[in-house]
Amino acid sequence: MKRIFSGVQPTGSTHLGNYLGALRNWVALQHEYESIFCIVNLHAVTLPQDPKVLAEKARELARIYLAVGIDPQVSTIFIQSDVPAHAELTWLLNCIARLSELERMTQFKDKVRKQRDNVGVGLLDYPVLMAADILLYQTDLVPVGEDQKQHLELTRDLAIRFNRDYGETFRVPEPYIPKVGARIMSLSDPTRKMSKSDDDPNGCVLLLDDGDTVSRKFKRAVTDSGADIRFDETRPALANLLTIYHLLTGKEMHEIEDHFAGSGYARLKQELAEVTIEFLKPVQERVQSITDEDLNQLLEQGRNRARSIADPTLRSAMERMGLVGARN
Ligand code: ATP
Ligand code: LTN
Repeated sequence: MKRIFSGVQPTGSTHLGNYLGALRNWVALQHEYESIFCIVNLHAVTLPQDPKVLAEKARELARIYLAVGIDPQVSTIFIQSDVPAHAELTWLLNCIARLSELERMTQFKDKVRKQRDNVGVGLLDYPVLMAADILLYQTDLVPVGEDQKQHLELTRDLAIRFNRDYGETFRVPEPYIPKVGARIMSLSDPTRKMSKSDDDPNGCVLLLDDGDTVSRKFKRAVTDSGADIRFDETRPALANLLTIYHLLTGKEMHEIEDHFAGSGYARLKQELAEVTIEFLKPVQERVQSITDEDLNQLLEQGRNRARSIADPTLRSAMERMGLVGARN
């Protein structure tokens, strides 16, 4: 069985963009692939985090994975810092990664622009840690949103380079980026992606938002000129709302356009809020219903399963590099 691996950072709160761009596809793919889903807290600390909040967020994210439909009977869920091989393989890959290729990453450049001074080395190294995550599990496919495409290309380059220099060690993974939903845009600015780290909280619908908040956020969503409800790339705010509606209801775009024929933005926003609230309600109920005990057990099993795959891969990479056997 082929394998998928993916992760989300336990920072801020999980939003509709994370769900529609990534989590939703994990759920859909988990029965076709052996699936490993990580809570990437080592990535989270590339920016300052409150330690107590970070630990809570990691648990909350595990609950969200389960609540959106990740089935622990078929998928592995674990916390990145529970498996030391991630940090160890990062070091080995650091020694073949080039400074110039890391400096070229657009997400790094964006984050530097926001931080200016105090740019930590971890931010630069972030994509190498991500490559280690993926390569440790001999991953075939990585389901992510559009913003991770460049990181996936770097992962492939590092795998190919390592295999060439030291001998065949890592499977070279493919990205899985959905045709629709790979880039859900902010409700307050359709030129930027919906993001946890957005300064304006109104642009981002969280999976744990209550009904009133969801309605308010959609009501305030910016719109384009033109009154009719029609999917049109040149009207990005409307296209974004229609994409969310399409993905949450499963209705085809022409059906949606027929449904809203003669109506305006107000009705679309109201129905979109209703559809979203209906989708979120059972998710939120499931988040609440998972006990601490069950969660502990699940994360413990996940850690053991992850280690059983990651450790042998790390070992063979170390052997290839001449880091094993010096004592014999
Ligand atoms: P930040 O904005 O702070 O970088 P984030 O919202 O991008 O955080 P991540 O944990 O970095 O959250 O992303 C988790 C997954 O969600 C990734 O696969 C990413 O590609 C996907 N994703 C994030 N934002 C969107 C979006 N707006 N539309 C579609 N997919 C997204
Ligand atoms: N960088 C990713 C999160 C991430 C990831 C991974 C995704 C870390 N390691 C491995 C897929 C596979 C992001 O979404 N910001």
